[in-house]
Amino acid sequence: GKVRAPTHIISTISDDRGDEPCYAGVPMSTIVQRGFGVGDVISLLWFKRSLPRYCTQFIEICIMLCADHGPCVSGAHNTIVTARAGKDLVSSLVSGKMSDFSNTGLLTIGPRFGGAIDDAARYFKDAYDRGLTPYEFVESMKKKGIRVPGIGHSQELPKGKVYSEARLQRLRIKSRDNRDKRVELLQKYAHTYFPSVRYMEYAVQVEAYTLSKANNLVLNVDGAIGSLFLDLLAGSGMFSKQEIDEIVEIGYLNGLFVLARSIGLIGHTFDQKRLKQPLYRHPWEDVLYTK
Ligand code: Q5B
Repeated sequence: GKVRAPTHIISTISDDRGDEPCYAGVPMSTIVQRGFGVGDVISLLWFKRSLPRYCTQFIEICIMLCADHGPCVSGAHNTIVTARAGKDLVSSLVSGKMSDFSNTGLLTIGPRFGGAIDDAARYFKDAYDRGLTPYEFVESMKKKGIRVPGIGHSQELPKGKVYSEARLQRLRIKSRDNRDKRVELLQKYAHTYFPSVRYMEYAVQVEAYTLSKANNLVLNVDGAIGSLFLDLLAGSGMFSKQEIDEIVEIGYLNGLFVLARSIGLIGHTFDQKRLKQPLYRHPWEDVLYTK
């Protein structure tokens, strides 16, 4: 019989050998003719299947809501500084590790900034599936010295300054009294279109408990996406339990933030170049020089 020479690469998501490229078996012409969007393309290339419209729209909403969050967040700040140092688009978008203390652009995304979606999904799923109460879950995390991924929002307070409680309230970016609008929008969408939101409801119960500890320990955008994606995976009927476990274990979901925030970081790079901004230098008065 015929013997197939061993290949060096196995690929299952796309094929460019025919007349037109295919994503998970779907030809480009079909993608265009059927008016597919970015959510459909992500479904095909990441999940290797066509997901229902409410799921692909949810993916698109995640991308739109995470595309940017202003110039002051870690990633955008670093992209702006890099662009002002005269670096090109790709360098400003990703750049390299500059020192132990400073990353730039996309490389800033990590457990504290934007890259907590996978861990939020992992921990919320594990806790919910094991039937832990929010109290048991949060306190067990505390014992392990792990901050609950998907909970909390940076206060961005310069170190070394003393603030009144009233000023602190205003400086806190997101809090009990100033919820993240993106989280509310995602929750509203899911309540309307998802067959079940049990993981998200669990995350909200966790938030109620963490808020009893501190005012800024709100469910953040990473936690909302992480818990709602669990609901999408479990409720859509499109994934087996084994597939869901694999998606959560491999960690697909930070990809949503990385993809989304690239849009904003590219925008910040163009903005700085359009504005012909000079080399950035941090002001002395914003540094506490101490021994
Ligand atoms: N504490 C986000 O911390 C932040 C706690 C907690 C239990 C928690 C922190 C955190 C988990 C990771 C996460 C995604 C670092 C955030 C995002 C995208 C973004 C960003 C933007 C965008 C903020 C003060 C005290 C300490 C802590 C306790 C804090 N978080 N306890 N579980 N989760 N969260 N990241 O305010 O007793 O003094 O030791 O790591 O979900 O990145 O907009 O900026 O779109 O760009 O700086 O939205 O919450 O406070 O770290 O000094 O902690 O609160 O143990 O207690 P902070 P810290 P104690 S969304």
